[in-house]
Amino acid sequence: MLNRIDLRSSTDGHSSRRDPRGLLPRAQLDVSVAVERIRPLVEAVHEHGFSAIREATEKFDGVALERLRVPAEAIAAAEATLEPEVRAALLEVIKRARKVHADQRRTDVTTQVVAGGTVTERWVPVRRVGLYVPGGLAVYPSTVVMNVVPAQEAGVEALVVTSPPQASNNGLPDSRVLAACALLGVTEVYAVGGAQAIAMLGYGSDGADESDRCEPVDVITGPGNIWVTAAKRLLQGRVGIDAEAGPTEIAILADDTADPRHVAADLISQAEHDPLAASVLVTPSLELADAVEVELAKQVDTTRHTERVRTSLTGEQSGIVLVDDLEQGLRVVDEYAAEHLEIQTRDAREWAMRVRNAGAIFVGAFAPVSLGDYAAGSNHVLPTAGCARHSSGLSVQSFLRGIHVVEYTEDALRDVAGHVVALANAEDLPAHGDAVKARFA
Ligand code: HSO
Ligand code: ZN
Repeated sequence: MLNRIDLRSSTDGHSSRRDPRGLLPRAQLDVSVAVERIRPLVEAVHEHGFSAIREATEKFDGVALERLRVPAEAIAAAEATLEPEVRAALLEVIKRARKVHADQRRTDVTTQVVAGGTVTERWVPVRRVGLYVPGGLAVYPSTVVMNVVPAQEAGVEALVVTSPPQASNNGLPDSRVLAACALLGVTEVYAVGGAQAIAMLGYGSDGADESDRCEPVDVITGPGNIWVTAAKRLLQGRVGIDAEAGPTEIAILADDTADPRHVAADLISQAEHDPLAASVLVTPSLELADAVEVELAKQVDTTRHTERVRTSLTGEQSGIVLVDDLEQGLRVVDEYAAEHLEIQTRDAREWAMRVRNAGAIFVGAFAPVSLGDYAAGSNHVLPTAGCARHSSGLSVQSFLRGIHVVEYTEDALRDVAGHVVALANAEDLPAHGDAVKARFA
């Protein structure tokens, strides 16, 4: 069912050191084209606020929006009608996520540079954050948790959630999304989705009346479709954004000790998100590759979202990569830089610790990606499309800025004055040196 990419040296006589770049499956999504398409909409929201948001919501969500903001009673009602087992699950995953993210808080550090001269790095949370929770093929109360918890643990003062209105829920966002907001203590929630939601967060907007306005935010986080991603890219600079999140990806590095039933189930679990999701198995074991194919054929027929999963698994973005050994496998997964990487091998932890590029790594037989999607305590908002080469997943750090506070005494400044003047002259910026000299004239 999956494409096969054979990088073994025996098959083409090349050394296994061959660079896998360019041979690996990956869909090319062109966000820059989408940026141009949504620019007029973003500009309309900037200029006209509520009326432009209403028009876009009517067009894209089929909902006639009366107010931007979800009334407090609707949030309370969503919590009251939440199924008890979903409530218990959400409370447990909130607790686990808090535990991990609380440990990510930073303490201010003062460095004594010289006698009388210090630099303190103050970690200061951004003031107001907008969290986007997608609707679409699935609804994601778990994503509310993954965005809100790190922001709260960072000390963000004002947290706003926005999520597309559902015609099936009286024009409100999904009720489980609203319930998750209630459990997390988030009260400012907007029934706006798509690029118009990102524009509303970035520029702020008037609403149906004075109590319905949305003030602009400093940072926007959360996954979304290509239009949401394009709008975030357009607003970047005006606001901070997290790493761009494209369709989800799972890569599995496995040897002959892996259970093909688990490998197949895990590949299917992420394929379930999106016909564009990517599932990639990297293995030196031809037996495992064949056994996984047999398992996939069985499991795909019985899984709930058969068509979506089949499209994703047979797409050009998915595949089985055959390698000579795990050393070559490691180079391949590093090159791929998956959003999620599972290691199902002998000595899995040792291999995991040698990986350089991945959004998150799941070690051994009992840490499937779906554990991390919900309940490991780790974050599931992770870099896709190779962005794991330079970016991390969402964390407390995403909501903090480090501000240097510089304190020097007169003596400490006098001691270094000559060096400042020398460099200022070398850069032909003598007024810089003069500002120091003026203190000692
Ligand atoms: N795998 C998704 C997160 C998610 N899965 C939410 C289920 N719900 C991206 O990491
Ligand atoms: Zn998932």
